[in-house]
Amino acid sequence: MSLLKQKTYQPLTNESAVELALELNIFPGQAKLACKEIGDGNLNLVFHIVDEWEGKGIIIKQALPYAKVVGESWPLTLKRAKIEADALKIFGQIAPDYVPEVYFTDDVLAVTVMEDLSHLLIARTGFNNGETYPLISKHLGEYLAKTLFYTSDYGLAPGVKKEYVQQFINPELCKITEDLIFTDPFYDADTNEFEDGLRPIVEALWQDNELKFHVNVLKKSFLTEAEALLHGDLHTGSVFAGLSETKVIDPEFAFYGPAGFDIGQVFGNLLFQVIVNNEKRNLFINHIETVWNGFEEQYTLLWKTENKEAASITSTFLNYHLRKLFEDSLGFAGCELIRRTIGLAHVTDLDGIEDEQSRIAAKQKTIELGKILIKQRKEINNLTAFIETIKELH
Ligand code: SR1
Ligand code: MG
Repeated sequence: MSLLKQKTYQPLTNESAVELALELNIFPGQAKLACKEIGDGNLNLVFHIVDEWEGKGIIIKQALPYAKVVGESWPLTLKRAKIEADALKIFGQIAPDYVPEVYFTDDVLAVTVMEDLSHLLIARTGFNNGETYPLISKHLGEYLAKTLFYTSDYGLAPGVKKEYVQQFINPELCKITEDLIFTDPFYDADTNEFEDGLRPIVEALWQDNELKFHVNVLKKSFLTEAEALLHGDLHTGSVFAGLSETKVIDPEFAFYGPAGFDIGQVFGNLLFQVIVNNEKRNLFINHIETVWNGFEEQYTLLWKTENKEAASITSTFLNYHLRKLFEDSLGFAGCELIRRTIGLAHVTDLDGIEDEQSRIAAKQKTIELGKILIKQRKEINNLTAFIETIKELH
């Protein structure tokens, strides 16, 4: 029986993913399809299906009813597939150059069928292999400016914005972020994972009341400030990159939140490379500068030319708004640095360092920078001061 007519969820296999592709008539009748499950993320199945005659392919992404990284003991809503597909469609309209095309979605099977991006590489993997992707920061700056402006109260009619806020209520995925980024790393939670060599620093961090106060402030912003439709998980594993192309994937954590959260995750994940990649450190510092400069330039242009809130178009208010966005971004970047070092979900940039002493030294630096960015974000309130802070890190 047709997968789409069954009206019940079932996890796909390589065979049933091919059946689905055939049922959708995406490939010509004579296609010779090969399928491989390539998902290496924490949550979902990802099937890459290629027509071996034509060399053309598609991706079928399917949500599992639990978090793959932990197993069936951590159930997770399938609704995230709809959130992701809806977000891809909205972001795709706003920034088509930087978002994969969606061909088909099904809420029951929790699948999204989309453009094959296999000519590109996940940016984190590329960075770990020594790539630097010269255009990635320009592209991400523009992507951030467009998505964060056009989904905000300044870029949307008031009624539409409120409908979007409702549509993207995403409690289970937000709770993961609330726990894994803003809560668990700051006390002795079972989910945390770190080397014994880091224990003294981590225990000191758990006692640091000033740090915990600032994390609470940032968490409050995450919980309450519905500024823009966020990607919600914009790390370098959610970006496909090549020499001339950048595509942002995987917005299943999308919801209305503080705009600085997406920018902060981009900063944080570029900072891992600044810390671990001595040879190319300056290139990654330049990437961080380019993300912010590109974001600021494009966002300012949109603010002045497309703004729906006429009364907000003053340089005083724009400056206030950009400064707050920048400070928030630094704070959220700091939280990302800390959670990827001692929390549940790590990054290969750091964990891939084979020599234990060097790995621990890199993680110490990461935690140190994270603390500085969280506590001193109001003092480090411009790009020059941010870059100086990064460069001062030993
Ligand atoms: C249980 S999910 C762990 C992490 O993976 C996702 O990509 C998010 O970053 C989440 O925090
Ligand atoms: Mg993901």
